[in-house]
Amino acid sequence: MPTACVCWRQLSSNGSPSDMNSAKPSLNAPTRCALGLGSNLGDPKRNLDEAVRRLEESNGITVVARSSDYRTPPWGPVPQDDYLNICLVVDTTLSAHDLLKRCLEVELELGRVRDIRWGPRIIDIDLLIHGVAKVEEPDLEVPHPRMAERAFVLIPLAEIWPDAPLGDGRTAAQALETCPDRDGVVKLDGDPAL
Ligand code: A4P
Ligand code: MG
Repeated sequence: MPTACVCWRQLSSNGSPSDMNSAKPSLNAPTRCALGLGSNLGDPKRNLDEAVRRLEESNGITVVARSSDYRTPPWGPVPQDDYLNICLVVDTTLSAHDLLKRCLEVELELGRVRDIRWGPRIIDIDLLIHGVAKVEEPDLEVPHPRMAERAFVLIPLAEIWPDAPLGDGRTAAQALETCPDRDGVVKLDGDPAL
């Protein structure tokens, strides 16, 4: 069964939901965000599905689109199994800090243990983009500082939100053109990744 991208609403590039752009913005207007999820321990497909379900059920979070599943070679210095990676586009009324807090809670709920940096994990949920917010703090950096050099992030992100603003003036689709390691990323519905 292919993991088709499900887009419930049209996506825009300016960090706010296109169907909510109006002449008179509401104080509670949601912010369009991107999340990157990865798993390479236990049953990765099940871990990702469960994380998405828990995010969907969270107050203040609406999942707008889910990418296909991608099998990706491990990035970084730690030898480990391949990952299953996806990206989500979500609309949220939560601040960037509160959205990350909920993501870290879901990681814990699924049994994530933090030991080795960049090591194997049941689930990793990274906050990639939170509207046009720029935060550089020890516990939160957004836009995610390493996403533009990672094919395992850019390929699923560009699938569901090609115009996603990376914060460096480029969109996800533009950054993907020069991103290394694209060849190792395999889309799991049988189509080529690119
Ligand atoms: N933190 C700061 N900013 C953010 C943000 N935007 N999103 C802080 C998420 N977390 C953020 O994270 C450590 C701390 O980063 C958090 O407590 C949070 O306050 P972590 O998940 O415990 O550590 P980590 O994931 O090992 O480190 P890091 O640098 O986040 O690693 P990455 O970048 O997540 O890389 N290969 C493939 N193919 N696919 C993968 O998904 N993932 C990693 C982890 C390595 N190799 C991979 C994959
Ligand atoms: Mg992480």
